[in-house]
Amino acid sequence: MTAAEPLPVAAPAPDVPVSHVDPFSVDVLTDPLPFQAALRDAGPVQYLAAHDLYAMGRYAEVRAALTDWQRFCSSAGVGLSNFRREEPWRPPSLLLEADPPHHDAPRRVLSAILGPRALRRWRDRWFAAAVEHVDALLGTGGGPVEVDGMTALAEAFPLRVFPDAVGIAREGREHLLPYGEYLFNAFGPHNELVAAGAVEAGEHAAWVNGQCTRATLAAEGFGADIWAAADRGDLTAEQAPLVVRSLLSAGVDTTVHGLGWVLHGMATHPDQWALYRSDDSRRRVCFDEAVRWGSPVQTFFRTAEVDVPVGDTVVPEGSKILLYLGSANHDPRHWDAPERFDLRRDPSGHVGFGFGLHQCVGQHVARLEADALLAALADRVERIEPAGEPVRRANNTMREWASLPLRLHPR
Ligand code: HEM
Ligand code: OVM
Repeated sequence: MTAAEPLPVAAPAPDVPVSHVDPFSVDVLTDPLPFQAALRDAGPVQYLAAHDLYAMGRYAEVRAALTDWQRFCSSAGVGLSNFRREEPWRPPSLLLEADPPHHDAPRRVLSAILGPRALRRWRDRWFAAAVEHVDALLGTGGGPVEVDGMTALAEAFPLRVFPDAVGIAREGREHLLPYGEYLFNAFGPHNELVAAGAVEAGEHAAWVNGQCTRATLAAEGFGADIWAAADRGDLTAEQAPLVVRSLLSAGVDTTVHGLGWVLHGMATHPDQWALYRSDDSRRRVCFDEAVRWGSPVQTFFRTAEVDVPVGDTVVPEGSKILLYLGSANHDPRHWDAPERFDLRRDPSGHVGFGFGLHQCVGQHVARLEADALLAALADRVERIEPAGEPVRRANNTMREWASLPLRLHPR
C-alpha cells in the first residue's frame, strides 16, 4: 500500500459515541424501543461497531438527513450493503435506490399514477370491497367473532384489492408476502433472517419479475398506466418493468403491517376506537398516527457522499448511515408522550413514510386501503378486543406482528 491510499474504514471517527449492541439481533428487532432510546440519548449520531456503520435516532437529525440527498445518497443502496463495493442481490430499484437525475422520471411517473386524483377511480370499489370483506368475517350470527387480525384483516384486505389494482395474474399471488419479507430482511446484514429466506427468494423474485411485463399485466391498472407512460416516452421500455416491480416490492407488506399497527392500536386503546367511530374529524389522521406509532418501516440506510459533520464528529465519506425512522417517530425531543397511540395529536411531520425526495410515493394508496377497511369496521364493529397474546415477527427492516388474536363485537 502506498502512502497516498486511504486506510480501509473500520474504526470509528474521533469523538463519536460507540455502541457494541447489534440492532439486528432478534432480541432488539422484536423489542426495539429501549435500544432506540439509548441511541437517541447517546447523541445526534452513534457508531455501531457490530456493523461498522453510523446511526441516527433523533427526529431533527433523521429528518435533516432524509432531506439532504446530495450528501446522504441512495444510489449506493439503502441497506447495509454498499453497491459500490458489493453486487446487489437484485437489480437496484429505479426509485428507492437512485439519486437525481435518474430518480426524476420514474418518480414523476409514479407520483401521477398513485396520486390522489388518479386514485379516485379506485375509491368506491375499495370501500365496497371492505364492506363485503367485513360482512363475510362477521357472518350472520350477530355475536362476537374471534379472528387473527393479521391474516383475516391486515393481510387479506390489501391482497384482495392491491394486486387487482396493479393488474397482475391471480395465479401465484402467494409469492407476494414472502418476497417482501425477504426484500425487507435483505436491507439488513446477512444474518440468520436473511439466510432463512435465501433458499426460496429466487423463486419469489422470478415470479414477481414475470408479473412486470406488458404482456402479463391487465389492460386496466397501475401496471398498464406505467406501460402507457413508456408509450408516451416518459419512461423507456427497459425502465417500465422495474417501475412495476417497485409497486410489487413496496406496496404489499408495508400496508399489511401498517394495518397491523392500527388494529393493535385500536385493540389496546378502546377509547381511541370509540373516538374514531364517533368523531369524523379524527379519521383523517388515524392511519398516519398508526404509522408514526408503529413505524412499520423502521429504518433505511444512506451512504455519505462526502465527510459530513454531525454533532461533535464527522461521518466519513463512504460510510453507511442507518436512519432510524421509528426512533425519530418516538423522539420525546419532538413528540409529546410518543409511546401513546393518540388520535387527538397531529402526527404530521412524522417520518414513517420517509421525508424529502424519496418520501413514500405510495402513501395515498396505503391511506385509501386503510380508510376503506377502517370505515367498514367502524360501521359494523362496536368494540375490538385482544383475544390472546399478540406475536411479534423479527425482520431486519420492518416492525411486524405475526399474529394479532382479536375479538370483534358487532354492534
Ligand atoms: C418509499 C414507507 C406503502 C411504494 C417509501 C419510504 C418509506 C416508505 C419510509 C422512503 C424510503 C427512503 O427514504 O429511502 C411506507 C409505508 C407504507 C408504504 C410505512 C404503508 C403503510 C407503500 C405503497 C406503495 C409504496 C402502498 C406502492 C403502491 C413506495 C415506493 C417508494 C417508497 C415506490 C420509493 C420512492 C422513492 O424512492 O422516490 N415508503 N410505504 N409504498 N414507497 Fe412506501
Ligand atoms: C422499490 C422499493 C422496495 C422496497 C421498499 C420501497 C419502501 C421501495 O423496489 O422501489 O420503499
